[in-house]
Amino acid sequence: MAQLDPFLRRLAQAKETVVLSGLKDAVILHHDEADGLCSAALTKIAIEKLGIETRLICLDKLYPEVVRDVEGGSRRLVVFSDLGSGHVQLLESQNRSKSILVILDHHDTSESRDPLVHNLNPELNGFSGEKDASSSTVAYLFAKTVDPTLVTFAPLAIIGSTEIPGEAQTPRKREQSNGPRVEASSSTDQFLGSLRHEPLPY
Ligand SMILES: [Mn+2]
Repeated sequence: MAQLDPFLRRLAQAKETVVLSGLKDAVILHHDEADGLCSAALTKIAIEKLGIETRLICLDKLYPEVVRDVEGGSRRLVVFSDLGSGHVQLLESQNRSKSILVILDHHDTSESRDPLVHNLNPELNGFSGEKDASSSTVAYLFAKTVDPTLVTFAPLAIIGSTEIPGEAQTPRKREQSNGPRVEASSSTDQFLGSLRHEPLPY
């Protein structure tokens, strides 16, 4: 069953880990299509709110050579947006710098037992990455976890989440059909929810 609260707790734990690490720079590797670009923008805004400098690397797919280079450099925060989900073991095995790895993605994945890896994928909490959430949805929720005022960037999540096909449905409809009951926190959130096929409740 899909559970939003445990997923939001995972986002909060990842934020805490990043803050406590004291790391001051981050690399964000992201996919090159709309969802990847929008999730990268949301991720960059969120990470910079934590006082961490960011560098963006845009990729059409996650090349092992890039993973080796980025994770073999200095210790830092490395975020994978809209990619990385299918390569959790590779990301774990190449992390010679003991960097903190955060994956904000919605593709098929597996759990990581590595405490340095935060695999923030809603599929691990029972949601569908094909219907319920795009990477920009995940990055938006992460940004909102970092700082609730970042809801003003919801339009980025709206653009990115249009990658998910299907008829739009409102959060209220979702609630009526036995979804978890969560009040929408702002009109922007409601708008975001209304554009996705089976939106995450907010
Ligand atoms: Mn995507």
